[in-house]
Formats: sequence, structure tokens, C-alpha cells
Amino acid sequence: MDQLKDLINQAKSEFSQCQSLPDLDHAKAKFIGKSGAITEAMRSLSSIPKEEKPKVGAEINSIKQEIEALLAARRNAIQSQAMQSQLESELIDVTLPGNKQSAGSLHPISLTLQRVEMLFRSIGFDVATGPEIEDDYHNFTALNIPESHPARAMHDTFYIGKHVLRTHTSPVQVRYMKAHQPPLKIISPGRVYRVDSDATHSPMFHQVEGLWIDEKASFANLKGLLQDFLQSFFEDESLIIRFRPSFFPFTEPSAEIDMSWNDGWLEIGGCGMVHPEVLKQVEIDHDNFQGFAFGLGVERLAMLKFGINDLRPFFNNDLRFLKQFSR
Ligand code: 2NL
Repeated sequence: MDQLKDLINQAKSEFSQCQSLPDLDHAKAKFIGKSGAITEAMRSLSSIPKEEKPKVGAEINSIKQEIEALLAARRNAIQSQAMQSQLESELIDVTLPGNKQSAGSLHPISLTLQRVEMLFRSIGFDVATGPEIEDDYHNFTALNIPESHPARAMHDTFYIGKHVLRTHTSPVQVRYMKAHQPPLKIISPGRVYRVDSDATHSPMFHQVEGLWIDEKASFANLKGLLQDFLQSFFEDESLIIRFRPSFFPFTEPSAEIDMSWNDGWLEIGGCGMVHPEVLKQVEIDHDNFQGFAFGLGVERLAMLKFGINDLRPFFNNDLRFLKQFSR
């Protein structure tokens, strides 16, 4: 009988050492399992005197109940301990400051290009793009630029074997004219490259060219269009432009574009009537169609629009500069 009572202490000590439910099940088997001590004790009832059986049987049952109670208590303790440590490990301090998400912003050149594209789209122009690595034909030959022209020299143009980094976006317009029938109205904005690097020149910069081919798109239309565009771009209805005679191999006649600025004139691009030889190269019937083209420097437009007096910060990736254009 004492031996049986000792089972309770034994169970108490074994259960208290169990740290998980599988451990506890394992320990339980020693007492209440098929070959556990209590089960064994029940079986041994058969070998004791008949008159003692009820008393010993009741005793075994009460010990079994006590062990089951210990088991349930320990099971509860293990489960609540597991819950407690899960709660502690998943604790979130809702008073901690959040992770700041910065919205980022567009580069002033991107903002300028967006504005130029928006204004030209509003008057029916399409926006055409094309490769930055061009072949000699589309960058020079189709534009009536002679073999001997200085722009073709190694020291003015970046060569990649037989290819060039486009020196203007005109080749985009050449490709567009070859692929479409007039009338056509497009601008072609994008990166262009020239071997030139100092305080006022970057080897990569941006240009937006424009082209309007129709039955009678005229030099006067060109001047009106450019002045309207610049008035809208700079939000200044008193802005005027003037043309100065110039030369480009791909236009005839050709002009430099000046615009009024602070009681003076600023050169902002070049333009002209598309040269008949260029129309011939792109197989446009130059007896029935004519048109004009122009080229504007995007960095120059951006500097004037935002009041920046230095070209270099556009290319330095200094956030103190770039953050000033977030909206
Ligand atoms: C400038 C001058 C110019 C053009 C670009 C052009 C394109 C074709 C045919 C004829 Cl496909 N012309 N483009 C014409 C005159 C001037 O750019 O100073 N750009 C910044």
C-alpha cells in the first residue's frame, strides 16, 4: 500500500520535469499506460485475499484519479507557459516610431520632358522614340550630312565599331518618316551623345526635336508654333522669338531660334524647312509635301524654367539638389 502511495510522489516529480506535451505523454505511460504501474496494480488484485479486494481496489482508483489530476494540472501549466512565451516573443511595441517611406521624385530633366510632351500632345503631335545606338546611315547619311562633315569625326562622335551613339534625335524622325505616310506631326525627345565635357557641356544630354510634314507646312507656321509653345512652356504670353539665318545640312533655309529673356535674347535651338534631299532619302514625295523641323536643348529649357544657372548638378546625383524638385 505504501508502495502504491509512493506512486503519487513519483508521478509528481516526473511530471514536473516534463517541459512539453509529448514529454508528458511519455511520462503518463509509465503510470496509466497499458503496462503502467497503476494498470499493473489493478491486475495484481487477482492475487490478494477476496475480502481485501474492495478496499485495495478503491485505493488504487483514488491514486489513479490523483495521478490523472496531476497530469491535467501539468498539461495546463505546459500549455499556458507555451502561450506565455509565444506572446512575449511576438510582442509589438505600438509606440515605436514607424518606418518612414520616402515618396521619391522625378529628375528636373524628366519633369521638363513631361511638360514638353504634354504641350505638344495637346496640339496633336505624337511622341516618337528610337535607339540610342544608331547606324551611320540614320544618324548622318539620311540627314544629308556629308562624309567629310566634322560631326562625323572620331573626336566629336562616340563610335561603337560601325555604330554611333546618336548625336541628335533626328534619326528617330528619319525612321518615323520611312515608316509613315505624311501628313505627320511628331516630337522626338531623348538622350543624345557628343564627345564634349566641360562646365557647360556634358557627353550625354537631352534634346527634343520636332517635325511637321504636310502639303504646305510653312516657315511662318514654324515660327508661330515655336513661339506659342515657348509662351505656354514658360507661362509668359509676352515672350517673343526671333530667327537668325543659319546653316544645317538637313534644313534649307535654316535658322537659329532666339527668345526674349530679361530684356535680351537667348539662343534656345535651331530649325528650318526639311531639306529636299532628306525627303528624298525617306521617300516622301517632295513635289506634294514639305515641312519643317526644329531642335531644342532640354537642359537649357530646364535651367530657364527652374532658375538653375549651372549644368553640372543635373548629372551629379546630389540629393540636396534633386530633392528640390519633389512635388
Ligand atoms: C539644334 C538644331 C535642329 C533639326 C534639328 C531635323 C530633323 C530632320 C530633318 C530636318 Cl529628320 N531637321 N532636325 C533641324 C534643324 C535644327 O536642331 O540646335 N538643336 C538643339
